[in-house]
Amino acid sequence: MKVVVLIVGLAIIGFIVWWFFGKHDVAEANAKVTNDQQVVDVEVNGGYSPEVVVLKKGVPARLNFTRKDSSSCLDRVVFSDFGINQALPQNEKQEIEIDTSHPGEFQWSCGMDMFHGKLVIK
Ligand SMILES: [Cu+2]
Repeated sequence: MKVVVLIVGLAIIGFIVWWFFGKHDVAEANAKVTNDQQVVDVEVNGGYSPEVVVLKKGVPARLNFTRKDSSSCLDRVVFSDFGINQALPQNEKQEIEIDTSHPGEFQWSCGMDMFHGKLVIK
């Protein structure tokens, strides 16, 4: 019996360690560059997919946000570092131009700062 308790205990500890320190699969997309332009489609549905978008520095970039979610929570997307606060009408593709001249990591969020995504420019 003690052995079972020990094994269960270890399994729980293992799970906790994995939960906090493990590498979770975050949907990440690398932009594909075509004709000196990079485009990434982002679906908005209970969050952002992909959640992390990797862009090439110095190449004009466009993010196509399409909100499938009917909740008003996600009806705006905010890139505070870029001064962008864009409405996302449901089921309509919204193009957002991103200035990629500065490398770094930039968060974007919904209008209430509840859902987040990340731009990586490098
Ligand atoms: Cu929100």
